[in-house]
Amino acid sequence: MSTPQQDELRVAVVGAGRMGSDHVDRLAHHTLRTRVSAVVDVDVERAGTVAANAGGAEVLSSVDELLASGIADAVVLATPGFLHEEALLKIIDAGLPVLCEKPLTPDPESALRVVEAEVAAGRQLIQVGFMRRFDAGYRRLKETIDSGELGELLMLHHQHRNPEAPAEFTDEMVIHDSVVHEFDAVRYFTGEEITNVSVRIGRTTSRAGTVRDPQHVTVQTRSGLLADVEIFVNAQIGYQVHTQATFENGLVKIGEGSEFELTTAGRSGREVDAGFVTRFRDAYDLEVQQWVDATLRGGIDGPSAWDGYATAACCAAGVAAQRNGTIEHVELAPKPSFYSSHTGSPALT
Ligand code: ISE
Repeated sequence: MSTPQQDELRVAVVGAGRMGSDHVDRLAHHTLRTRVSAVVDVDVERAGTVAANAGGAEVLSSVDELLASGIADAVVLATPGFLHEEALLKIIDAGLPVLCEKPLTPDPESALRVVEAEVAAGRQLIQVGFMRRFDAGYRRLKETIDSGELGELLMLHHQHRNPEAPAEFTDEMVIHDSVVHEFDAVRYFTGEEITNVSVRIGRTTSRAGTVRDPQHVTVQTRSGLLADVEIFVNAQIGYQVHTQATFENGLVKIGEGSEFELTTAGRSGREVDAGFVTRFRDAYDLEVQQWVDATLRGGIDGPSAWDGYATAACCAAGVAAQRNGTIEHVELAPKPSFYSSHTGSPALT
């Protein structure tokens, strides 16, 4: 950062798509101690439209141009995942902190290269955008698990439903783009690495196009805990992310509530969110505010590049399991002590 003691963070948002424009709005209008200094996108027209929502933001067309300009203290990287490695290596080289939308990168090899570059840089510059860790229900469940008040956590059941997937969605993206959140969630809840992944596909919806949908994913953590995921990306019903946690002495459900319950014409029910931007709005807001504040203090406050790498390794195992119908082991490189000795996310076993 240019001035370590500064009290306002100049943030450049790279990628002016759905997530990038949402983050520009959040940074410009709902986050303290920051302003959007640039919006960067190869499509400068799109960048211009998004920047108009953040008065005074420059419009740039590449990360190179951004880094040469010196107008940002930190970056939010919201381009598609396959573009992350190249951008992250340049941003690390420039010494700028970055909030990188998930996935860190789409495969464990490139994710490890990013981890190694960060370790070589000597300080944690990367926070990965696993926003569910900032959701109030997720945090409450995590506290319940850690407190031991319901005894040992025995199993986790996740349902992850999207209204409709884009036409270009593939089986692989079901894992990389969607189930990557549950890989991180299981690691977050249990404090353990995932050691194996299997995927079973049974009846599928006729609406799915080229994706086999829904799919059933099972993972196991180092101590043996099983967690399963129904991932259904063309569920039609709206956006749902639910978790049930089974303990020795109880059961916790999160994600099923809503502040709005409607009764009319002989029916009563809760609203279903339209998409992740509304379902996780509060979580995104908290994630970004905590990141801004931690960055001003010179650190991160959330999932690290190691979390990005470990989940990329789970995704690779998940895609292999999907193809081969086998239980695939998750192979991780040795964890650099760097990630245990720095603050951010807790050390996982
Ligand atoms: C999307 O990219 C997300 O990150 C959403 O949280 C997830 O629900 C969706 O399946 C993904 O495509």
